[in-house]
Amino acid sequence: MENQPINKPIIYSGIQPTGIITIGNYIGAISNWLKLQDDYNSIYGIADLHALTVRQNPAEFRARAMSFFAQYLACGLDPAKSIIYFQSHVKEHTELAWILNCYTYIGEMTRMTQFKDKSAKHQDNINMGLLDYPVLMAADILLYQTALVPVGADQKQHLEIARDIANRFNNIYSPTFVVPEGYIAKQGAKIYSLQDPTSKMSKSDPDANAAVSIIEDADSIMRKFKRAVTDCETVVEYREDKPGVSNLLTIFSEMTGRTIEDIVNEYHDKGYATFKQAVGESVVERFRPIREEYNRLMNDKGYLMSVAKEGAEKAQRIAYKTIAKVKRKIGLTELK
Ligand code: ATP
Ligand code: LTN
Repeated sequence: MENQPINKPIIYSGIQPTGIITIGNYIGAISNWLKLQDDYNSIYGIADLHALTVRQNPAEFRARAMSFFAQYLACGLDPAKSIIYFQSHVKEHTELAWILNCYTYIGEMTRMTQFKDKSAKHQDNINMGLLDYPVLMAADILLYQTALVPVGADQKQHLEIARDIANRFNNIYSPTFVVPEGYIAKQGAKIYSLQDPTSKMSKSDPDANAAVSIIEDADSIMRKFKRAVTDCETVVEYREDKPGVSNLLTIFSEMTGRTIEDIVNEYHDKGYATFKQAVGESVVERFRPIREEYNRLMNDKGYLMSVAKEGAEKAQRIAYKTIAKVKRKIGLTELK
């Protein structure tokens, strides 16, 4: 980060390269990253080591990680402003994770909602990585002395654990880690499935109609919004007992920058078909430039690799300092 002013606080966040980058990931995480990248020294990782907690096909995994990296850039993350890299290219993540494991209790990990959900979903593969997932995430964050972590609402529990581990370590030794704060937006921190508006939109949902990707073609986006599950009324209103319509209103508002109130005023009595058409179009328009830039970037793998390499080198220079400090504090012998 040598070109960046050192007095700006640090932001860290990441997405694991599984499934597709959805409009939920975009609204809940990436759109906030874009807003914050001018005011912070930002570091954005492709959390490929986290993705290993679920079995991956090697060739597909490799391709998907590169595709996600291109999508980060296509969304507007700028390598001149932010560090953008693959987690697995900086070995300090796993090194710190091991050390932090020794300051984390098993009970804390078995309590995690995501662990419980994922173990239920992948009963044939409840591996140690799945249990340890939050510690690796804590290592990601603490390694860079991160002040702020912009994520969706579902990551709140993992953030709390990262803070607990940091405080615990700082209390046993002396202040070593910055204790990070979460940045969870008031609106859009939880986008719901288009097929089941009471459950979170997930990037690995097997039902292709439940989510749209940020690089999906226009026809497919329109089709999914037209089919989105709503209710049997006809009025467009933001209400707890209308989760489908409320979710579409949130999406529309996030895509256009208009307030929900303003949208309700326009569409209240226009009927669901007209409303859904308008929501779909707002998504198509917002994502069109991203898809075009993505297609361009995917034809220039050399460039993508050069950005990844530079990102990893910059990240490692910061990570190395934290690891050296941690090792010194806990009394590991330094090789001089
Ligand atoms: P999976 O379903 O495969 O576990 P996911 O959809 O939860 O994945 P993650 O990689 O876990 O995606 O999340 C990446 C980022 O996107 C996180 O900051 C997460 O909080 C945010 N996010 C994920 N889903 C949503 C959603 N439906 N609404 C808002 N933010 C979301
Ligand atoms: N676990 C996160 C992805 C992630 C992350 C991080 C987010 C991995 N490392 C560090 C913020 C900070 C998820 O969204 N599933």
